[in-house]
Amino acid sequence: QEYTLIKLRVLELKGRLNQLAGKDVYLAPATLRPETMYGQTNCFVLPEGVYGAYEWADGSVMIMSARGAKGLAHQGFAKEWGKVECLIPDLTGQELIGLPLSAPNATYDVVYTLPLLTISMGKGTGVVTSVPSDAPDDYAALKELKEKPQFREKFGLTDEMVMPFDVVPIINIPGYGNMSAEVMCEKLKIKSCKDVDKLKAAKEEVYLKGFYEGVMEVGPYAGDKVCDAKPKIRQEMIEAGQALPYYEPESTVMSRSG
Ligand code: ZZB
Repeated sequence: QEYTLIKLRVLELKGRLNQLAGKDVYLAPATLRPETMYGQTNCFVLPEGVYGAYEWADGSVMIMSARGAKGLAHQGFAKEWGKVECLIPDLTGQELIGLPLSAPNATYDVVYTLPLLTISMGKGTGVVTSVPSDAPDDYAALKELKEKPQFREKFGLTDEMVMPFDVVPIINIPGYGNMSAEVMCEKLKIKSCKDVDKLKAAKEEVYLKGFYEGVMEVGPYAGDKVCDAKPKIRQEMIEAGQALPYYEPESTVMSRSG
C-alpha cells in the first residue's frame, strides 16, 4: 500500500507532551487520499491505543504507533537506518485527544484530535485524518460526536473542538454530488461508526467512484479528475515538507495494541 503520512502540527502541548517544548511536534496520520486534505475537519486517534513520540533525522517529532514508527525507520527517515528514537513511549490516545492542530491544505486554520473507536492499530500509524465529505467512517463518527453530548463529555471534549466543523465539499462525483460520504451514509441508513459492514460497503463504493469519476472542486487542480490530481498534490505536499511517502505490506496483522 502506498500511503502518505501527513504532518499535522501540534499547536499547543499538554500533559506529558510538554517535555517536547521547543521542538516541531506533529501527529502523523497515514492516508491513501492525499488529494482530500482540503476537507479535513479533525484528526482521529483510538482512545485506548498506544502511541509514541518519535524523533527523526530532520529533527521533527512525530506521534504515531510503534508499528508505524518502525516502518518509517526502515524507509530512510531515521537518523540511523532502521532505528527508532522514541522520546516519549506509551502515550495513550486519550492523552492526545483535544490537541489543537494545524493541518496542511485544510480549510480550517485549527482542527482538533477526536476519538474514533474503530481505528485499527495494526494499520498505518494508528492516527487517521478525518475527511467527512468523502470518507463514510469519518462522516459517521463526526456526526455521532456532534449529536451526542454524552460522548463529548466522556472523552473530555469541549464543544468548540467539535461543533464548528461543518463538512467541506471538495470533490464532485457524478451521481453522488460533492458530499458523497453523507449521501452513502443516508442511502445505507448508517447510524453510527459501529455499523462496520455497511460502512465498508459505503467506503468501497465511493472509493472507486471518487478515484475514477471524481472531479476536484477546490485547490490548484480544481476541474481536474481526482486520478490526475492525486499524484501531483501528493508530490507537492512532500516537496513542501508537509507529508512523507510511506509504504507498508498489503496484508498486516490486525491488533489493537500495535
Ligand atoms: C483520508 C481519507 C479521505 C481516507 C477519504 C479515506 C477516504 P484502507 O483501504 O482500509 O487501507 N485509515 C488509515 N489508517 C487507519 C487505521 N489504522 N484504522 C482505521 N482507518 C485508517 O483505508 C485507508 C484509509 O482508512 C485511509 O485513507 C484513512 O482514511 C483510513 F475521502 O485518509 B483515509 C472512501 C474512503 N475515503
